[in-house]
Amino acid sequence: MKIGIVCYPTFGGSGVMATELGKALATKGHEVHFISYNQPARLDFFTENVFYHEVSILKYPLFDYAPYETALAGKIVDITKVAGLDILHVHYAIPHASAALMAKSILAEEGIHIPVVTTLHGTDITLVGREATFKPVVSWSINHSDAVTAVSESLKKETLEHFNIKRNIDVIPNFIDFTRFNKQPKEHFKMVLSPNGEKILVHTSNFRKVKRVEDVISVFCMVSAQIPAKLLMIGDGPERTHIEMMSRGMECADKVTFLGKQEAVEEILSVCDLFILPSETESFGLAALEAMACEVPVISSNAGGLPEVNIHGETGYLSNVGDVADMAKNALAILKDENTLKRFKANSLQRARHFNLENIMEQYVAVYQNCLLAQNA
Ligand code: GMT
Repeated sequence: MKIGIVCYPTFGGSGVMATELGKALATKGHEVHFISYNQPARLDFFTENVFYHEVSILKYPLFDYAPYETALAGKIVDITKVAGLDILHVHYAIPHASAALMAKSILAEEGIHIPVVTTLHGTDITLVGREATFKPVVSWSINHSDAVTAVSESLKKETLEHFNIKRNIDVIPNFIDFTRFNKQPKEHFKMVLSPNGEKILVHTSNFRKVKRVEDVISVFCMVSAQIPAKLLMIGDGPERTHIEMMSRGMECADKVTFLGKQEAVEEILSVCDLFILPSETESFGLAALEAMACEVPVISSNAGGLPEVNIHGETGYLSNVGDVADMAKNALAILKDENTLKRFKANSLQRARHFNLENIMEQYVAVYQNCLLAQNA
C-alpha cells in the first residue's frame, strides 16, 4: 500500500506513534509518505520506502495567523496525486482530520478517491477538542472519516460522551518497539547516577500542565525522606522552568537532576527502578509503556487510559489525581523490598508485551484494508 501519514513532528506522543508506525509499515514493504510542517523527531535518518513532505506556508502581511490547515490540505492533494497514495492516516484530529477531509473532497472532484483514517490520541478530545470553537469541526471530522481509531477504551468513551458521534470507533492501543525499548546492560550509567546504590526514580514528559510535574517532585521528596533515592527528570516544555525553580527550594533538591530532552530514553530507563506519571489526563500514557518495556514499574494517577496500561498491584499502582501521599506510599511499598521490586519489574515487562508493535501494526493494516474494500465495493 502507499500510505500518507499526517502528524505533528514534535516529541509529543501522537507524533512519536505516527512516526514509529510509518517506519514499521515501511519495513513490511509499504510505501509511507509523511506530511508535516517539520521533519518528525524520530525520522532523522534515511529509511527505505519512507518519504517526507514538508508543508510550507506562504508568509503574507495580511495573515496574523498563517492558514496551516489550508496549506496542509493543498499538500495532501498534491502528494496523493504525485505519489499515488492509496490511503491517508491522520494522527491527532486537530487540524489534521478536517484538512484531510477537505483534500479528499477536492480529489474526489477529480475522480481520485482516497479513504481517510483518523486516530484520536488524547488532548484532541479531552482538552483542546472540547473547546467550543473546535468542537463542531472535531465532531464533523470524526463522523466523516472513513475509519476512526482511539488509543484506549477510555478515550473512545470520552469521545462518545462529549461529541455528537454517529459512527463506530475502533480501539487500537499504542504500541512499543521491543527492538528499541528493552532493558539494556548500562551498569556504568548506574554507577555514575547512583554510586551508593540509591534507587533511581524517573519521569519523562513534555512538561505541560496536564502532566502535573510538580506532583512528581512532591512524591519523590516523600520517598527520598525514607530511602536513599535519586530522581531523573527527562523532557522539556512550558512548565520546566517553574518546576525547576520550585524543586530548588525543597529538601530533596540535590537528589533531583533535570536532563532535558533525550534521544536515547531507553538507555536511561534501563537503569531506573520506578517511573512516576501523575497526569491530570492521559488517554494512554505511552511514556509509562516505554518504561515498562524497560522493566520499570509505574506509579501513576488513575486518569483516562492509564488503568489500561498500568495494572494496579501488578505493574505498579494507581492513585487518584493529586494524591501524592498515596503515590509515595505505593512507591515505597515497591522500592523497600528487593523481591517485591523484582516482581513488579518482571510483571511490567510481561504487561508491555501485550502492546508489541508487530501485533498492533497488523490491526492498523486491517483497518486500511477494510477502508479500501469498502471504497471499491
Ligand atoms: O501527552 C501529550 O500532551 C502529547 C499527546 C499527543 O497527542 O502528542 O499525547 C497523547 O497521545 C499519546 C499517544 O497516543 C498518549 O500516549 C498520551 O496519553 C496522550 N496524552 C494525553 O492524553 C495528555
